[in-house]
Amino acid sequence: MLTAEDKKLILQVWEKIANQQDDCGREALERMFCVYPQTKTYFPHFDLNPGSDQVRSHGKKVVAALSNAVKNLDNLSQALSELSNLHAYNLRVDPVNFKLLSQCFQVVLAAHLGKDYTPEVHAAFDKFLSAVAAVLAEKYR
Ligand code: HEG
Repeated sequence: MLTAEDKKLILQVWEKIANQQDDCGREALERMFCVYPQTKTYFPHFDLNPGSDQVRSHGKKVVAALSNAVKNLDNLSQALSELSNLHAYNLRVDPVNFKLLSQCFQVVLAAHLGKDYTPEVHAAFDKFLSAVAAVLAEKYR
């Protein structure tokens, strides 16, 4: 459950990295494919080398979905409903992988924010990404 304070911090952070969001998306994917190579099995049709056009463009899509989530913090299930269907029924991504991407995203965020990545920001973003992951996984039952 995101508190009012969590929501404020999430909005602030998202604004702060406004012009680095696409880089964050790409870097989070590159990190996930490097640290958790098993995640590459979902992308056999992609060139997964760091900096590839496909990784870059997929990073933008993931970040756009997160932007939509940030705008709908009180309404995540509805806002991400189609994406949830896609991951559960079409892509069949094992939900364990959402945690892996979330963790990579947080490391990237920490690297970009430096001292602004406070314990409070960390906690708020962790809750936010967990909530997004829960929505993406909720159609699996
Ligand atoms: Mg997913 C497609 C978002 C985790 C594998 N993912 C997509 C798309 C978005 C998205 C926006 C494009 C949808 C479209 O084209 O309509 N993904 C998204 C988020 C998160 C996530 C927000 C978690 C925070 N995805 C995720 C994980 C995996 C995965 C962990 C696998 C390890 N996504 C995946 C694949 C595709 C998408 C294989 C299709 C890629 C393609 O063929 O273009």
